[in-house]
Amino acid sequence: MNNRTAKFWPTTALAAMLLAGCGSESSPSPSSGSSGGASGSGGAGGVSTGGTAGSADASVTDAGSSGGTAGAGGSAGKGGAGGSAGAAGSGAGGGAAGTSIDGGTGGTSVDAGRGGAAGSGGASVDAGRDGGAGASGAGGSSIDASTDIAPPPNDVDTGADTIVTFKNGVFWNDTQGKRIEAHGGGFIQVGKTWYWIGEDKSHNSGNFKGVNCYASTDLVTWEFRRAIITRQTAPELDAADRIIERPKVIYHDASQRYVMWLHWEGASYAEAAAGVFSSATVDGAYTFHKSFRPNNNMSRDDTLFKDDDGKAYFISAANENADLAVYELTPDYLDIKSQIATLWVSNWREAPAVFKQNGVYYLVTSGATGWDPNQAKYATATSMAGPWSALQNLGNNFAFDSQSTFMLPVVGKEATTYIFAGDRWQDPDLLGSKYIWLPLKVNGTTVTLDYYDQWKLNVTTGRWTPYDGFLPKANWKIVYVDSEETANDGRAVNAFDDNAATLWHTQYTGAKPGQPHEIQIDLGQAYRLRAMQYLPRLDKDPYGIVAGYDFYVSASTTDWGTAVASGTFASDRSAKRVDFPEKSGRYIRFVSRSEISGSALTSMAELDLVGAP
Ligand SMILES: [Ca+2]
Repeated sequence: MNNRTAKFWPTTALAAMLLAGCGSESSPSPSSGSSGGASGSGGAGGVSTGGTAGSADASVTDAGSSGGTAGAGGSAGKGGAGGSAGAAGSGAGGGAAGTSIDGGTGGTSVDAGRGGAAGSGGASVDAGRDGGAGASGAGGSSIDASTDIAPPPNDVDTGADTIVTFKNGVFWNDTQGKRIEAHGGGFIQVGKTWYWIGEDKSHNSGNFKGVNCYASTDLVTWEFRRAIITRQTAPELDAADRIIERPKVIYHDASQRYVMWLHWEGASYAEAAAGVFSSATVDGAYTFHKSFRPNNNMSRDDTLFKDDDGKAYFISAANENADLAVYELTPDYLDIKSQIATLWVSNWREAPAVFKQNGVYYLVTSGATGWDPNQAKYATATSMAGPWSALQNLGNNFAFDSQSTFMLPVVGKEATTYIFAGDRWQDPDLLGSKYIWLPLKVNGTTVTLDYYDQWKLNVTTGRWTPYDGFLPKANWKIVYVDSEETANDGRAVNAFDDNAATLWHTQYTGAKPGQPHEIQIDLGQAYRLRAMQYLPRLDKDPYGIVAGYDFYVSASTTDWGTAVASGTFASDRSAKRVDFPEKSGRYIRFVSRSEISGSALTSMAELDLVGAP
């Protein structure tokens, strides 16, 4: 189910996929199908207003105007992955949508081809949402270098505090301006340098291409070192259906070698093994030791954890992902010594990641719903062998559209911030996958995960703060809302409560009034406004995400004048910032003209404004 639209399938479809044994990233490769399904015609290209030209990216600029190759049908019992259309070309005139061929014979699910990634600057295309019909594509978002991760402050080397800003939901580039390709990644700090080691998905496929290594001293400026595992690393890796996921590295003190464990797969995720490598240097070259099933268990999503006492542990999803196994490693870290725990039998937890604070281990996992996000959970223990606490919810029911891969401790002079490092897979396709990093809040043994579209980390002190570039919202009040769902807390005030997990949602119990919808807000005082930002919902439901919008600023609630901004948002979950010519006013009015699926509903996780008194 290599398709973003899988996220929006009804529960019954997900259940069917689970019964079919479809675990995380365990969808069959598109080539495994015997016959293709119906051809989905690509939708018409939408036109978006282009942003500033993005940095050159081969995956975007190389794409011409033709659509991508259609995907073959999946194997029986599971829907095949949809073919991705080609990326839109840069400049005016985006690429045409590609046709896609979906759905294996008798598949329980049918994926669709998606349009190409947005082109830089020009018109862009996002097409073909459902197999068969191929809905008309909405305009793609422009890739704007200025919205990428913020560069570090210029005084990064002067000894002053290093303060960085993380921006979620956008592409992160390396120091050469290329997208960081390190998905399902792990991190290791060596001296003052962090290394980020993860999967290269630049070929837009789940199959193995390489494991990349990047280096940084501030966590936002990432230098590409090299592909530290490639098809040439070992003959066993050079198989067409090889799949390598979730590489994790720890340091072995006695041998002074870096040891990597990862998820080792073959065709249709049937191999379900662990792979072990080591290297004298963190950034390679790594030597292949072996692939095997630890304790004869199936082994998929994994993590490594090196403890204070030098012992190390490997945790991986076992038994078709239904159980999670914890192994202590041998003293050389190259094998398992013993299986010390089997956690949450038949609870389908995967994507494990561990951190430790004050003698307490925290194990974060996701559910097993393929590429779909779901409810992240965590548990605690004072020994890796357990007993482990019951699973507790972490974040909202979609992990804010992400899946855990690593819990990264940033130890500063004053405090330690643990970063929830997650993957936003398939946004909208595998090539478009993003990294979602959020600060974990640990209080006692309770962990909280809230969403921040942007947040700041003082790497020197180890303390983090929310992004402070938006206007404070404490004095905002509703002037008017045309519709709000009160039975399920879709109140309009949720649009500005600084909580991404709460929504303004138009009424859907009883009456379901149609578009357009609007919300009018009194800011409490006049501001010179120059930008607004719409944050779509980041939970499991897609309903009400705004497509067409108008935005007004006024000194009066009876004369709104003309809109300062109008347009159509890209159909994804990223925050939508819209800059407009400065206008003063105490009141703002946001109008939703349409929803991404054409429904009557409107939802809003958060509205933010940029301006000055
Ligand atoms: Ca909210």
